[in-house]
Amino acid sequence: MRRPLVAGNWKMNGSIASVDSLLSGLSQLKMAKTVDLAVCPSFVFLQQATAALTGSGIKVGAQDCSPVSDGAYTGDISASMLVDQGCALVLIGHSERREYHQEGDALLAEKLATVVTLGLAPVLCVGETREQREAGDAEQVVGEQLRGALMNQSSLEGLVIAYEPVWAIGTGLTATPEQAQAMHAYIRNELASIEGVSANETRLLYGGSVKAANAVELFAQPDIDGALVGGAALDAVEFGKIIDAA
Ligand code: G2H
Repeated sequence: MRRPLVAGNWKMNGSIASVDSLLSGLSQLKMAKTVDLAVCPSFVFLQQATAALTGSGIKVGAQDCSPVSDGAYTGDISASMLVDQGCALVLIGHSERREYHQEGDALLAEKLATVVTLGLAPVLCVGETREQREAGDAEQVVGEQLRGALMNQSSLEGLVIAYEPVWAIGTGLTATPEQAQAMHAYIRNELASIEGVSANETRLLYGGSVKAANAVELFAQPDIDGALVGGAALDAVEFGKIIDAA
Protein backbone atom coordinates (compact mmCIF):
# COMPACT_ATOMS: atom_id res chain seq x y z
CA MET A 1 0.00 0.00 0.00
CA ARG A 2 1.49 3.35 -1.03
CA ARG A 3 1.04 6.24 1.36
CA PRO A 4 -0.28 9.33 -0.46
CA LEU A 5 1.93 12.40 -0.72
CA VAL A 6 0.63 15.91 -1.29
CA ALA A 7 3.39 18.43 -1.98
CA GLY A 8 3.04 22.15 -2.62
CA ASN A 9 5.33 23.78 -5.15
CA TRP A 10 5.29 27.47 -4.33
CA LYS A 11 7.44 28.34 -7.35
CA MET A 12 8.82 31.92 -7.40
CA ASN A 13 6.12 33.38 -5.19
CA GLY A 14 5.97 35.06 -1.82
CA SER A 15 7.60 37.55 0.51
CA ILE A 16 8.73 37.11 4.11
CA ALA A 17 5.35 38.44 5.24
CA SER A 18 3.17 36.39 2.87
CA VAL A 19 5.16 33.23 3.54
CA ASP A 20 4.71 33.81 7.29
CA SER A 21 1.00 34.03 6.84
CA LEU A 22 0.87 30.92 4.60
CA LEU A 23 2.98 28.95 7.09
CA SER A 24 0.75 29.97 9.94
CA GLY A 25 -2.31 28.88 7.90
CA LEU A 26 -0.65 25.51 7.23
CA SER A 27 0.20 25.04 10.91
CA GLN A 28 -3.49 25.41 11.73
CA LEU A 29 -4.63 22.68 9.33
CA LYS A 30 -5.88 19.47 10.85
CA MET A 31 -3.47 16.96 9.40
CA ALA A 32 -4.62 13.59 8.19
CA LYS A 33 -2.29 11.00 9.67
CA THR A 34 -2.55 8.87 6.56
CA VAL A 35 -1.05 11.38 4.13
CA ASP A 36 2.55 12.62 3.79
CA LEU A 37 2.81 16.36 3.27
CA ALA A 38 5.47 18.69 1.96
CA VAL A 39 5.93 22.22 0.74
CA CYS A 40 8.64 23.50 -1.59
CA PRO A 41 9.21 27.22 -1.07
CA SER A 42 11.74 29.34 -2.88
CA PHE A 43 15.30 28.88 -1.56
CA VAL A 44 15.23 32.16 0.34
CA PHE A 45 12.26 31.00 2.43
CA LEU A 46 13.56 27.52 3.29
CA GLN A 47 14.85 28.43 6.72
CA GLN A 48 11.65 30.32 7.52
CA ALA A 49 9.63 27.27 6.47
CA THR A 50 11.67 24.67 8.32
CA ALA A 51 11.59 26.80 11.48
CA ALA A 52 7.81 27.21 11.32
CA LEU A 53 6.98 23.64 10.29
CA THR A 54 9.26 21.67 12.62
CA GLY A 55 7.05 19.20 14.46
CA SER A 56 4.04 19.90 12.22
CA GLY A 57 4.42 16.79 10.12
CA ILE A 58 4.87 18.88 6.97
CA LYS A 59 8.23 18.32 5.33
CA VAL A 60 10.11 21.03 3.50
CA GLY A 61 11.62 20.57 0.08
CA ALA A 62 13.45 22.66 -2.50
CA GLN A 63 12.50 23.30 -6.11
CA ASP A 64 15.90 22.54 -7.61
CA CYS A 65 19.57 22.09 -6.75
CA SER A 66 22.99 21.99 -8.33
CA PRO A 67 24.45 18.67 -9.48
CA VAL A 68 27.78 19.75 -7.98
CA SER A 69 28.72 19.53 -4.29
CA ASP A 70 30.40 22.93 -3.86
CA GLY A 71 32.78 25.41 -5.44
CA ALA A 72 32.80 28.34 -7.83
CA TYR A 73 29.25 28.11 -9.20
CA THR A 74 27.85 31.58 -8.67
CA GLY A 75 24.15 31.63 -7.98
CA ASP A 76 23.78 27.88 -7.48
CA ILE A 77 22.57 26.02 -4.40
CA SER A 78 24.02 22.62 -3.51
CA ALA A 79 22.14 19.61 -2.21
CA SER A 80 24.19 19.63 1.00
CA MET A 81 23.05 23.23 1.62
CA LEU A 82 19.48 21.96 1.33
CA VAL A 83 20.15 19.22 3.87
CA ASP A 84 21.68 21.85 6.14
CA GLN A 85 18.47 23.89 5.83
CA GLY A 86 16.39 20.92 6.95
CA CYS A 87 15.03 19.88 3.55
CA ALA A 88 13.79 16.34 3.09
CA LEU A 89 13.09 16.37 -0.63
CA VAL A 90 13.89 18.23 -3.81
CA LEU A 91 12.12 18.65 -7.14
CA ILE A 92 14.22 17.57 -10.10
CA GLY A 93 13.43 18.55 -13.67
CA HIS A 94 10.25 20.52 -13.20
CA SER A 95 9.05 21.49 -16.68
CA GLU A 96 9.77 25.14 -15.91
CA ARG A 97 13.43 24.18 -15.26
CA ARG A 98 13.47 22.11 -18.44
CA GLU A 99 11.95 24.96 -20.47
CA TYR A 100 13.48 28.14 -19.03
CA HIS A 101 16.87 26.73 -18.04
CA GLN A 102 17.29 24.13 -20.79
CA GLU A 103 17.73 21.32 -18.27
CA GLY A 104 18.06 18.00 -20.07
CA ASP A 105 17.98 14.40 -18.94
CA ALA A 106 21.76 14.02 -18.56
CA LEU A 107 21.95 16.98 -16.16
CA LEU A 108 18.87 15.76 -14.29
CA ALA A 109 20.48 12.33 -13.89
CA GLU A 110 23.48 14.03 -12.25
CA LYS A 111 21.27 16.08 -9.93
CA LEU A 112 19.34 12.98 -8.97
CA ALA A 113 22.48 11.04 -8.11
CA THR A 114 23.72 13.93 -5.97
CA VAL A 115 20.54 14.34 -3.94
CA VAL A 116 20.07 10.61 -3.34
CA THR A 117 23.63 10.33 -2.05
CA LEU A 118 22.80 12.97 0.57
CA GLY A 119 19.59 11.27 1.66
CA LEU A 120 17.19 13.73 0.06
CA ALA A 121 14.15 12.25 -1.68
CA PRO A 122 14.15 13.22 -5.37
CA VAL A 123 10.81 14.14 -6.93
CA LEU A 124 11.49 13.66 -10.64
CA CYS A 125 9.04 15.66 -12.76
CA VAL A 126 8.11 14.41 -16.22
CA GLY A 127 5.49 15.41 -18.74
CA GLU A 128 4.77 16.15 -22.36
CA THR A 129 3.84 19.40 -24.11
CA ARG A 130 0.52 19.89 -25.86
CA GLU A 131 2.18 19.52 -29.27
CA GLN A 132 3.76 16.24 -28.21
CA ARG A 133 0.41 14.92 -26.93
CA GLU A 134 -1.40 15.98 -30.07
CA ALA A 135 1.24 14.26 -32.18
CA GLY A 136 0.62 11.05 -30.25
CA ASP A 137 4.08 11.15 -28.68
CA ALA A 138 3.18 11.65 -25.01
CA GLU A 139 4.19 8.19 -23.79
CA GLN A 140 7.40 8.15 -25.80
CA VAL A 141 8.43 11.56 -24.41
CA VAL A 142 7.66 10.60 -20.81
CA GLY A 143 9.36 7.23 -21.24
CA GLU A 144 12.54 8.91 -22.49
CA GLN A 145 12.49 11.40 -19.61
CA LEU A 146 12.19 8.53 -17.12
CA ARG A 147 14.92 6.41 -18.64
CA GLY A 148 17.18 9.43 -19.22
CA ALA A 149 17.21 10.34 -15.55
CA LEU A 150 16.83 6.94 -13.87
CA MET A 151 18.91 4.45 -15.83
CA ASN A 152 22.29 3.46 -14.39
CA GLN A 153 21.77 5.16 -11.03
CA SER A 154 23.47 3.36 -8.18
CA SER A 155 20.60 4.20 -5.80
CA LEU A 156 17.10 5.57 -6.25
CA GLU A 157 16.18 5.56 -2.57
CA GLY A 158 13.10 7.65 -1.81
CA LEU A 159 12.29 8.27 -5.49
CA VAL A 160 8.96 9.95 -6.24
CA ILE A 161 7.74 10.68 -9.77
CA ALA A 162 5.50 13.65 -10.57
CA TYR A 163 3.65 13.46 -13.88
CA GLU A 164 2.87 17.00 -14.93
CA PRO A 165 1.56 17.41 -18.47
CA VAL A 166 2.99 20.76 -19.54
CA TRP A 167 -0.29 21.76 -21.17
CA ALA A 168 -2.03 21.50 -17.78
CA ILE A 169 0.43 23.55 -15.74
CA GLY A 170 -0.96 26.81 -14.45
CA THR A 171 -3.39 26.88 -17.36
CA GLY A 172 -6.52 25.82 -15.50
CA LEU A 173 -6.64 22.78 -17.82
CA THR A 174 -6.30 19.49 -16.01
CA ALA A 175 -5.80 16.09 -17.54
CA THR A 176 -8.99 14.13 -17.08
CA PRO A 177 -8.70 11.49 -14.36
CA GLU A 178 -8.70 8.88 -17.14
CA GLN A 179 -5.89 10.61 -19.08
CA ALA A 180 -3.86 10.97 -15.90
CA GLN A 181 -4.47 7.37 -14.83
CA ALA A 182 -3.49 6.07 -18.27
CA MET A 183 -0.16 7.90 -18.12
CA HIS A 184 0.47 6.89 -14.51
CA ALA A 185 -0.14 3.25 -15.41
CA TYR A 186 2.30 3.63 -18.31
CA ILE A 187 4.89 5.22 -15.99
CA ARG A 188 4.55 2.42 -13.45
CA ASN A 189 5.00 -0.11 -16.19
CA GLU A 190 8.12 1.68 -17.47
CA LEU A 191 9.56 1.92 -13.95
CA ALA A 192 9.28 -1.85 -13.65
CA SER A 193 11.88 -2.19 -16.40
CA ILE A 194 14.40 0.14 -14.74
CA GLU A 195 16.92 -1.49 -12.46
CA GLY A 196 16.84 -0.32 -8.86
CA VAL A 197 13.23 0.91 -8.93
CA SER A 198 10.45 -0.83 -7.08
CA ALA A 199 7.61 0.16 -9.40
CA ASN A 200 4.84 -0.92 -7.06
CA GLU A 201 6.24 1.03 -4.15
CA THR A 202 7.12 4.23 -6.02
CA ARG A 203 4.70 7.06 -5.46
CA LEU A 204 3.42 8.71 -8.63
CA LEU A 205 2.04 12.21 -8.13
CA TYR A 206 -0.13 14.07 -10.58
CA GLY A 207 0.52 17.78 -11.12
CA GLY A 208 -1.09 20.43 -13.29
CA SER A 209 -3.84 22.74 -12.04
CA VAL A 210 -4.77 20.44 -9.15
CA LYS A 211 -7.33 22.07 -6.88
CA ALA A 212 -9.90 20.99 -4.32
CA ALA A 213 -12.54 20.70 -7.04
CA ASN A 214 -10.68 18.06 -9.07
CA ALA A 215 -8.55 16.35 -6.40
CA VAL A 216 -11.09 13.73 -5.29
CA GLU A 217 -11.52 12.30 -8.78
CA LEU A 218 -7.80 12.33 -9.48
CA PHE A 219 -6.92 10.64 -6.19
CA ALA A 220 -9.53 7.96 -6.82
CA GLN A 221 -7.37 6.59 -9.67
CA PRO A 222 -5.44 3.48 -8.72
CA ASP A 223 -2.02 4.71 -9.89
CA ILE A 224 -2.29 8.29 -8.63
CA ASP A 225 -0.66 8.46 -5.22
CA GLY A 226 -0.99 12.17 -4.51
CA ALA A 227 -0.30 15.50 -6.12
CA LEU A 228 2.27 18.17 -6.77
CA VAL A 229 0.23 21.34 -6.35
CA GLY A 230 1.28 24.75 -7.62
CA GLY A 231 -1.12 27.70 -7.56
CA ALA A 232 -3.59 26.07 -5.17
CA ALA A 233 -0.82 25.43 -2.62
CA LEU A 234 -0.46 29.18 -2.06
CA ASP A 235 -3.77 29.19 -0.19
CA ALA A 236 -3.67 27.18 3.05
CA VAL A 237 -7.42 26.55 3.08
CA GLU A 238 -7.48 25.26 -0.51
CA PHE A 239 -4.35 23.18 0.12
CA GLY A 240 -6.05 21.75 3.22
CA LYS A 241 -9.03 20.69 1.12
CA ILE A 242 -6.72 18.92 -1.35
CA ILE A 243 -5.07 17.12 1.57
CA ASP A 244 -8.50 16.05 2.79
CA ALA A 245 -9.19 14.53 -0.63
CA ALA A 246 -6.04 12.37 -0.55
C1 G2H B 1 2.59 22.20 -12.01
C2 G2H B 1 1.97 22.55 -10.75
C3 G2H B 1 2.93 22.35 -9.61
P1 G2H B 1 -0.02 24.27 -11.02
O1 G2H B 1 3.75 22.97 -12.24
O2 G2H B 1 4.17 21.82 -9.90
O3 G2H B 1 1.54 23.89 -10.81
O4 G2H B 1 -0.79 23.46 -9.99
O5 G2H B 1 -0.12 25.75 -10.75
O6 G2H B 1 -0.41 23.90 -12.41
